[in-house]
Amino acid sequence: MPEPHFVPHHDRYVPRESPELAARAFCALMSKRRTVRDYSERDVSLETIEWLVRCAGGAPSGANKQPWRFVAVRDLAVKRAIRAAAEKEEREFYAHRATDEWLADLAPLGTDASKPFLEIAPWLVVVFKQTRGDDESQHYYVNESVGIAVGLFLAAAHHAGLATLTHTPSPMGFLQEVLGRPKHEKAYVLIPVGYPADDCRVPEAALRKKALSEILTVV
Ligand code: IYR
Repeated sequence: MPEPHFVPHHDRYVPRESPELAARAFCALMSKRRTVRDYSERDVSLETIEWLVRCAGGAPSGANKQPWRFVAVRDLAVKRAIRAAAEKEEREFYAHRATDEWLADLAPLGTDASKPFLEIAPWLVVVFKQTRGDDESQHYYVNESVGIAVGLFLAAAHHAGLATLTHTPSPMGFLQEVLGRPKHEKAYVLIPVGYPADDCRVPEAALRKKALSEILTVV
């Protein structure tokens, strides 16, 4: 059994203002984030994507196993292959797989099987969860860990002035094939990253968030 080894936690972040003001300012920043489906072709540098992934990769994870792999796609031929496969699944979803209740829930968002953003956004970042390590070692709390990493990624992208969408064509098995990922990596979410199109519009329904009293209970 390896012995734990501790080091002082000296490199601590201390906001300049009070926790109340700092939290309020961050809330104001994040509440401006919108899920975007209309992207501009304007490019985003690889360096930017690398910083977003570094940020996501700093997320806490079960036993610090970091059970994720980010595949950043900018190659147009690969984006086209992903779009074709995703739209095939989505056509099936909208025509047959989705329940009536599900379709009714999606109606206010105005989504359909057409996914041009998969070709237009300069980057598609496909997040895979690793059910096991590359060396077959165990991973823990994989969904929770990857979910946290994705949250940091979305926040970092927003902070950098970039738009994102958490796209989950289902099933996503085709991403493993198209991107040549090993069996123990399962697609978790596909995140287009870029700038909103000049004429980008977002569904009004998505702006309505629950009131604090509906999401917070203090005991
Ligand atoms: N994957 C489909 C359907 C979809 C499902 C949910 I839940 C959403 O919040 C949005 C869309 C699509 O991307 O259109």
